[in-house]
Amino acid sequence: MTPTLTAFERSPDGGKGLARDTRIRWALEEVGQPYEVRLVSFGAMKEPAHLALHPFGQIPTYEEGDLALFETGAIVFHIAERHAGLLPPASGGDANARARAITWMFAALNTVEPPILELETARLLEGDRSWSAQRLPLVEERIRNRLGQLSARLGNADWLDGGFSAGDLMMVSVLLRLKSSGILDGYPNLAAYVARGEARPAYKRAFDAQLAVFTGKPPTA
Ligand SMILES: N[C@@H](CCC(=O)N[C@@H](CS)C(=O)NCC(=O)O)C(=O)O
Repeated sequence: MTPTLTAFERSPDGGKGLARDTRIRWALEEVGQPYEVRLVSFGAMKEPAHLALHPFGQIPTYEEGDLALFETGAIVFHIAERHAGLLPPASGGDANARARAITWMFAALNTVEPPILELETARLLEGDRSWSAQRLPLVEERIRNRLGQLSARLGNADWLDGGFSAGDLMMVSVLLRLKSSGILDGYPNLAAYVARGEARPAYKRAFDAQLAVFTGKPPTA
């Protein structure tokens, strides 16, 4: 059954791939699962039909038969469970490696993404407040602390734990949000890690597909 995602009709990032449907597109591209996309406006996201799929009125959602999911972590995990390629196999493989890859998914979403989102809030929503200039360096410092720790763990490895996994997919997706800030440049191994993720053919297909929504031009094969 072909799954259907929801994505912004008009992404605020202008197609830079930061809207979270890109993570889901990437996961589906990695496992070779075709998908459909239903575009939603900001207004429609807060209407009952969409709220029935996503209680917080956000994108992305994921529908597959009678299953409807929200939250990118849950959706990528679902895809990784149903298809080979994003997690080490549960049986006949290294169960511990699978558990560690899942741990990295949680680490990306629960430990690394929050301070990065805080920076976006501080810049975009609080930039005009009188205390903004004092707050920004504190928020950036919290990000640098996390990146320092992550950089130390990654070291010279290509991926966080052996081969590429859903944990890397999620971590790269989260770190990508920092690209325009320049903060990532202070951590060359993390910048290279993100570049490795972006260089994956599946990521490129996902990126091109979300960009095509913005440009109106179909992605080139
Ligand atoms: N924790 C959620 C976050 C979802 C989220 O923040 N989606 C954004 C787009 S990337 C959104 O819909 N923003 C519009 C809004 O919150 O009204 C996830 O990972 O799926």
